Order: sequence, then structure tokens, then C-alpha cells
Amino acid sequence: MDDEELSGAQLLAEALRTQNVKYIFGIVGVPVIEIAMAAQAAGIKYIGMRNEQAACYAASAVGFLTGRPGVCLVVSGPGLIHALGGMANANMNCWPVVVVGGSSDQNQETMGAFQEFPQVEACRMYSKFSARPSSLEAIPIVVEKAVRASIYGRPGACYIDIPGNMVNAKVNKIKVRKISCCLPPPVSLAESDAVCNAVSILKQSRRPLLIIGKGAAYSRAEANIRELVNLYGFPFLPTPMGKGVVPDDHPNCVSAARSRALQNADVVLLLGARLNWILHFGLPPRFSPDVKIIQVDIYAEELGNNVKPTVALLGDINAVVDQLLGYLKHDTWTYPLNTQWWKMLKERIKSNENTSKVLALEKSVPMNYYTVFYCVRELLPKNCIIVSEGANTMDIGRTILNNSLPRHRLDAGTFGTMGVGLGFAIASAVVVKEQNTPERVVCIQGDSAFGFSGMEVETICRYKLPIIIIIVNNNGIYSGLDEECWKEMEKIGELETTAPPVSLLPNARYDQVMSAFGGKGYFVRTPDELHRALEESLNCETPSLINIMINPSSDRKPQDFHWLTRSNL
Ligand SMILES: Cc1ncc(C[n+]2csc(CCOP(=O)(O)OP(=O)(O)O)c2C)c(N)n1
Ligand SMILES: *[C@@H]1O[C@H](CO)[C@@H](O)[C@H](O)[C@H]1NC(C)=O
Ligand SMILES: *[C@@H]1O[C@H](CO)[C@@H](O)[C@H](O)[C@H]1NC(C)=O
Ligand SMILES: [Mg+2]
Repeated sequence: MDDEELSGAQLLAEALRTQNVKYIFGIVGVPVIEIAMAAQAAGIKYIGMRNEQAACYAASAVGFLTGRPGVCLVVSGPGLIHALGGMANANMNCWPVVVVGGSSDQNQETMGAFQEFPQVEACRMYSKFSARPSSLEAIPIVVEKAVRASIYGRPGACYIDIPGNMVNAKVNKIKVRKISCCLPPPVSLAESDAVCNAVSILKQSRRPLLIIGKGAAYSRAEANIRELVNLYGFPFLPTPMGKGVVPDDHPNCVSAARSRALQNADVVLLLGARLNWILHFGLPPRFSPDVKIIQVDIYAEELGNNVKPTVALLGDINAVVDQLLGYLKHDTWTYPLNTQWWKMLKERIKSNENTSKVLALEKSVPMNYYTVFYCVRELLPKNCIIVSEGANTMDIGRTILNNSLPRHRLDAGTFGTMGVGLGFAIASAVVVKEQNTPERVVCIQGDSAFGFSGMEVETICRYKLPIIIIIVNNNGIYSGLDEECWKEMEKIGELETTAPPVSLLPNARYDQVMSAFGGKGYFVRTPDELHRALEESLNCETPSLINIMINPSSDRKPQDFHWLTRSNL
């Protein structure tokens, strides 16, 4: 037994297993087939996808959901290139993921080998760590380092390059140094003087606001942040993927008065969110020019980006909120509920909710976005995982569909990436299955967004994942043409010169993509049909796709400021 020979593939698979990697998403070919098989033999689940981009999105979603990286396994050259989109998306979102790329044999380097590409170099821009083991013996060390780098400090993407010749080469087991699983990420606390200072600023604030980012969701800070909101009465605003850390239906949630809350807050406690485009850089006119920012972040280099914070708290979000609670509990102060500030916010929340309700009650067919989302939210269980992408579909959906639980919303994120939806949904369903919880995964996307990774429907059907895909179909990107207009355009002449660039084929039967693979497809035009289709889908485990035709010129209600839609242009 002592002189057991291990192949590079086996060494790699066992090293991943030792580092607690549970899922690999990928596409096999030369030279990585053996790696996928060795991984299965080592007890790692392998999910074969249809495009490396979607595989990498899925692996990174595992990272956000579980705090341990998923692995994306790809072949050399084009396989790796396709995964770069997923690496960049993960790195922008600060989600851990480890990409393992096969590469051409070392003795053919620079010779024009099959799918030869400078992969370690290429990945450097999209990752925190990018390396090739110098020998078979070094594989476990590099795997440990990649996994550790992906989850320590600010999480992100890491890359491991495995040349083809290493995959089947063998080494005697006793020659390989045993590397055990890395420690869980160390938890860092903020300086206590700074925490004390932050608490006194919070207490003096007249119009405080908590902003809860996906960093708070990632750090599993929900219990402490909920306590902070419940004990002290702060209004809070989640970022798109910070939704659910505190439930959206909590009375202190001011999402429906977002612009007003941002514009008028005098103190912002920023919990695991960056002052990037999603938060309008923290600058006027969207923020008050003299707002005091208490910035809490795990990454020192983030502190002071775009706005100089009044207090910088460097540390793990959950641990720092715990520190804040410790200081706040020294006396019995709470933020008074009947202030002008609350009145201003509540008023706005009421009128905004009224506007979308009025739109939702329009009974015309084809439906508008609001009618669709009100119907969907009536039926969705509170614990479902909502994956969402699109422009209007994502922006409007986010305002209407509430999340009650943290890490239950995944969307286009910091990078605004279309095509993430099905990969995220597949990862969510696989994780839910393993946890044996009754949560359903619902992927609500625009017709354009669906197209980016549409063939992953086959993956969903192959693994019988109980995912419900809802396509809000307006025949295009932001908006489209109805069938009649489209036919007119066809008649006039060349569609390439006349059809609006935003338009897609009218009434495209995306539902038949699902039925092609044995899932259930629904083509829906009315609220009643939608109600029935969604109810039926929720009551069974068969993968389903509900293709909802809406008015192709349906739009968002008027906004104080353009936000995601505009920026996504
Ligand atoms: C990878 C990528 N390509 C292109 C874009 C530009 N873009 C932003 S939103 C969007 C699609 C919006 O259309 P749809 O998904 O149908 O949603 P709708 O607004 O029509 O509801 C596109 C292509 C992007 N954000 N990401
Ligand atoms: C969603 O949350 C808001 C508060 O942000 C609340 O007013 C609304 O009633 C909730 N909707 C549902 C359907 O729970
Ligand atoms: C809601 O909006 C409608 C139409 O704009 C208006 O008639 C109604 O008075 C509003 N209700 C409230 C409570 O603001
Ligand atoms: Mg669309």
C-alpha cells in the first residue's frame, strides 16, 4: 500500500476533496476527462454543463451560497477562455471559485500545441491567484493555496493550471507531502476605538441608514444585523444581493423609498457593500454632500474608495456588527420611531407601493411587468431562492419580489452580467438537494438574458433539477416589437437595416426548449394562465419553463433617477 502509485488526476481530485470541495462544474475533453472521473471516485459531485461560462457561474454561486469554493473544470484554450467570463464575474462579486484548466503538454510549449494558450498569464487579470504546479508532488500544495486564497480576506477567483502530461503521469504516494485542509478563514475585528467612535456617531445621527451589502450575506451576519435593526430601530436598505439578510417585509426596510433614503441620510452604516455604481459612488446628488459614512469592510484597500469615511472599520462584517452591538448595549438608547425622518420615508414607501399596485391591477392583455410580478409573488413560497437577470425584468422584479432569507437572491451582480441565471439556478438546486431542505429555485429572467445560456436547460433536465424558469418575454432587450410590426419590417426589406437592435423574434417559444428535453413548458398570455402554470410548477418537481408574453412596450414606472437599467446600457 505504501508504494501506491497515484496519477496526477487522482492527486488533484484527492487534494480538492481534502480541501472540502464538494462540487465540480465543467465540460470535459482532452486533457481533463480523467480529472472528472477521479473526482467522482473521490466523492466529489461532477455536474457536466453545456458551456464553460455557465459552469463557472455555477461554481461561483456555490461559493456565495456555502462559503467554500465550487470548482470549474475546463479544457485547454477555448475551454479556459470561455471560463474567463465566469472568473471575472466571481472576482467582481468577491465570490470564491477555483478554476482548474487542463493545458497542453509541457514538452510542446511554444510549438503550437493543440489548444495551446498562455493560460496562467491570461487568468491573472481575472483572479487573486493563478499558478501551475511545478511538479506532480506540488499539486496538493497549489490546490491548498488556491482554495485558501479564494476564501481568505476578500474572496475571489483562483486558477490552477494542469498540463496534459501531468494528468496521467504517476508518482509514488509516499513521495508526496501530505497537505491537510486549510483552516477556516480567520475572523478579524475592528479597532475598538474606531468602534466606539462609530457608535457615538450613530447615536448622534438624526437620519441614520444601514446599507446591507452582499458582503454581509456572505459573512453570515444575519443574526447580528437583525438584532441591530430590531433593538435600535434603524431604517435599512439592502443592495440587490444583500436582500434577505434582514427580511424585505421588515417594517424598517426602506427599499421602496430608496432614493429618498440615500439622499437624506446624515449617517450611513455601510455593511459589506462597496460605494461603486450600484450605490452611485456615495456621491451627490444621490447622497447628501455631508453624509458621514461608517464603512465596514473586510478589505482594507476598499476603505475610502470614492468617499472618505468618517470611520473605517476593517474586519469581518459579522464580527464587527457584533462589536457594534457590544458597545450599543452599554446603555438603553434606541433610535426614536416617530421622527421626521421616519415620516419622510414611510410617506414615500406608501406612494411608491401605490404606484406599482395601480400598474399591477391593469387587467389588459398582453400583461405589463407589474401584473406579472404581483401574480408571481402571490404564489412564491417565502423560502425560495430567487435567481434573476435581465434589465427591466431584473430591476422591476427586485422591487416587487421580497426575500425573507439571506443568500436567497442571486442576480447579474456587480458586473451586470447577463447569462448568469441558469448556472446560478443549477448551483442553487444542487446545493439545496444536498442540504435536503424544501427550498425551491426560481429563475426569473428576460428573454434576452435567457438566450445567453439557454442550452443549460438540457443540463437541468439531465439532472432532473426541480428548477422553475420564468421568462418575462417582451420580444427583446429592454423592449421589443409585436408580431405585426415585425412582419411589417420584414415586408419593407432587410431586417438587418430596419429592425431595432433591441428586438428579438416575436413570440419566441422558449417553452419548447424545455419540453424538447422532457421538462414542462408553458406558453402564457393572461394572469389566469400564469397563475395556473406557476401553481402547477410549484406542485411538482419536474423542471419547468413558463414563457410569459408581455406587452413588448411595457416599461418601468417613472423613476426619480435612472438606475440599473441606465447603467446596463
Ligand atoms: C454579457 C452581457 N452582454 C450584454 C449586456 C447588455 N444588456 C444589459 S441588459 C440586457 C438584456 C435585457 O433584456 P432582457 O433580458 O430581455 O430583459 P428586459 O429588459 O427585456 O426585461 C443586455 C443584453 C450585459 N449586461 N451583459
Ligand atoms: C414586501 O416587503 C414590503 C416592505 O419592504 C412590504 O410592504 C410588502 O407588503 C411585502 N410584500 C409581500 C408580498 O410580502
Ligand atoms: C394611489 O394612486 C391612485 C392613482 O394614481 C390614486 O387615485 C389614489 O388616491 C392613490 N392612493 C393613495 C393611498 O395614495
Ligand atoms: Mg426582454
